[in-house]
Amino acid sequence: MKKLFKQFSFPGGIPSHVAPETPGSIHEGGELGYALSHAFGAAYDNPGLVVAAVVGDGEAETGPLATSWHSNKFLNPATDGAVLPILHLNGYKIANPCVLARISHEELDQLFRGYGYTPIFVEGSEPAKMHQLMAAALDEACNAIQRIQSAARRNGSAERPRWPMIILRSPKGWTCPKEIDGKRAEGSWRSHQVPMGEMHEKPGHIKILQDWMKSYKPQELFDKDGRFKPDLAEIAPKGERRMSANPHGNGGLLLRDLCLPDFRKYAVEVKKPGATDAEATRAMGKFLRDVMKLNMGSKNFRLFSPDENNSNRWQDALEVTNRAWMAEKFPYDDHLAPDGRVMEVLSEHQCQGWLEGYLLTGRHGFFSCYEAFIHIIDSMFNQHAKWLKVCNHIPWRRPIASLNYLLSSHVWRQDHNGFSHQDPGFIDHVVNKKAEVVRVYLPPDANCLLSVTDHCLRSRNYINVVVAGKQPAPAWLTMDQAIKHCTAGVGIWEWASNDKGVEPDVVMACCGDVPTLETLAAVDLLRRYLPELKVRVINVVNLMKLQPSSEHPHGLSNHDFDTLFTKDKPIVFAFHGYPWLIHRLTYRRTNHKSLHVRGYKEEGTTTTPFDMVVLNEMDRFHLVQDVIDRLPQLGSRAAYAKQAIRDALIDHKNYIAEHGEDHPFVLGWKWGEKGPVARRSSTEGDNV
Ligand SMILES: Cc1ncc(C[n+]2csc(CCOP(=O)(O)OP(=O)(O)O)c2C)c(N)n1
Repeated sequence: MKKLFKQFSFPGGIPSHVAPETPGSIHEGGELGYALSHAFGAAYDNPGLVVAAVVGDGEAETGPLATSWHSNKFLNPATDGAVLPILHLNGYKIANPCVLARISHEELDQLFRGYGYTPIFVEGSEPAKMHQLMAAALDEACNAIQRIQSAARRNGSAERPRWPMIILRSPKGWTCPKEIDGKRAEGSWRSHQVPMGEMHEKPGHIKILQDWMKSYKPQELFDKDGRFKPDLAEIAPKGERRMSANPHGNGGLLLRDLCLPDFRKYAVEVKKPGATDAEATRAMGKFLRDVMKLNMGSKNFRLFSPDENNSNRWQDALEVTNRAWMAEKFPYDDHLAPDGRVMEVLSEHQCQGWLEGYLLTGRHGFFSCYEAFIHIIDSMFNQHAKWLKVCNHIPWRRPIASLNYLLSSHVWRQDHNGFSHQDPGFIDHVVNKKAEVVRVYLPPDANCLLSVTDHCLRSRNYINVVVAGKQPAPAWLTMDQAIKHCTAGVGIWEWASNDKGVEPDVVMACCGDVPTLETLAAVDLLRRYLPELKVRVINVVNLMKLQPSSEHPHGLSNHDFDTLFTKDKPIVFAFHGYPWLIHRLTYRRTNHKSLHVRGYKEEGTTTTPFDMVVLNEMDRFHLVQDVIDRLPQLGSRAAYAKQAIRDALIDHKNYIAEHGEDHPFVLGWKWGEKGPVARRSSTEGDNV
């Protein structure tokens, strides 16, 4: 017993919160707010599971928790399990009373009825009585759950049921000393976590602790050798019925591989680089539709999105399933059904929490989100990354499916939205986490996105962040080239380079779909104005390739990095996100001194796509200017190019001010064509 107690919250022992080390847990108890969304995530597609979720009255004040009561509008009693929320009103948080504990019984009751629950109240402070009341409440709740489920399973689900919940009101620090040093302890915030300290200075406290511990009558629970009494141990459930051994609490045990169609089937035909335009995420949506279809029988795959499924171009998934919906429906609603597998609710927290609960109990999913607003769940991402990091070192925790994000509607293509919708900083946040759990992919085109998606769905125990555009954009690589490029993660685009067999004068690197387009257009201009210049084009799909191999398992060795990026030639790098991220990842590389990065520098507004890159000086003209500025040997040969660039930027500004769209020389630019061609620039109205 001494050993057991000493390890609790002790250096080298076990954490004080429920943590990955705790058998049976899927829910880290540290950062409050996610109890219910994790519980619902666990219950979806688990018809035999009842998930009891205890919600503190403090936790109930958090934003994510407050909105998660509505998860019951997405739970199908016929095919999902049940969640039994137990709202614990112990009245206090760390230092303050809790709101829900200080409103009238009537208000409280009405609030939860309004959320669609039937509250069962258990209130008091007399332990023996409370045990009986709680047992009766649990029986009542379980019976109600059974009634709801059998009715729905008999008739197929139709109406949204009114699920039971328990509201438990008991004193905070229940059964701890009533008073310590003359101050109220039980039934007050002072009992939060550690109700007293100063054990060295105040010997009286040792006595209080002793009396407190003895009040639990250990002599009735343990024999004289300190062993738990067998007749009491007998009461505990057996085998997998034990909370610690529930396989749902170690989801990897239940994980089945997804049945994946061959992603090559969805390839965009590319006769020559950039000749075809494609909406990358729409191609991904077709692939995901068939992933959904192939795994319909296993019921282990769902898509999650804060109302952006179609906006991010995954609408084809709705050909084979619907959006989950148990609330009221109108005849003119679109694809809503109780058994839908597309989870859409306008709360990034819910999407993330549901998906985490779903993954942690051994299933698969993909979360699509606008890039700027994924920051809403920064902190949830942190917790999940920490969870995975710790699990990697716990042998009995079996690998689970990766948490996959598609970030679209990204910073560079906002059309009518503008500055509020521009922020590529989630990747900066993600790379703070342990290299062993995070992966960041910026596929330059549709075929690369397909290859990356297939990889993400097969991977385990990672967080994969994929950033890709949804607007028509050039497809550069054939599927075969895309597979090779994505497998390598970074490489020279030979067809765009002209330095074969010689040293390049400059390396033009790019990462992200729009930076790739601008880089290639810049290379095209360089060929026109300075044809003798030897240019090497490098594209980066896997951002972590840039880090040294000592820092990230995907990192290039210094030797390989030097071979690609040279030891001393200027590198002009166009990056999707904030430029300093590239510096941060490469600061130890030999040629870092020659690295010049263009990226998003917080300039943006409601404007044309090309103007966005101009405002941030990542456009083709600025890239050409950067090359010229870094190659003094060009001397006066560059004068005409510089002037042409200056004039083009003026033409651009004048044209968009008059026409409200990009100049035909930008819109119609195509790799390998002499002049502009007609092309479609946006599918912004395409939200159906
Ligand atoms: C998101 C978040 N904010 C703040 C905290 C700090 N914190 C830890 S416990 C707590 C009070 C929790 O109160 P309640 O949920 O009622 O739990 P209980 O009374 O059962 O301890 C707070 C504010 C936290 N853990 N998570």
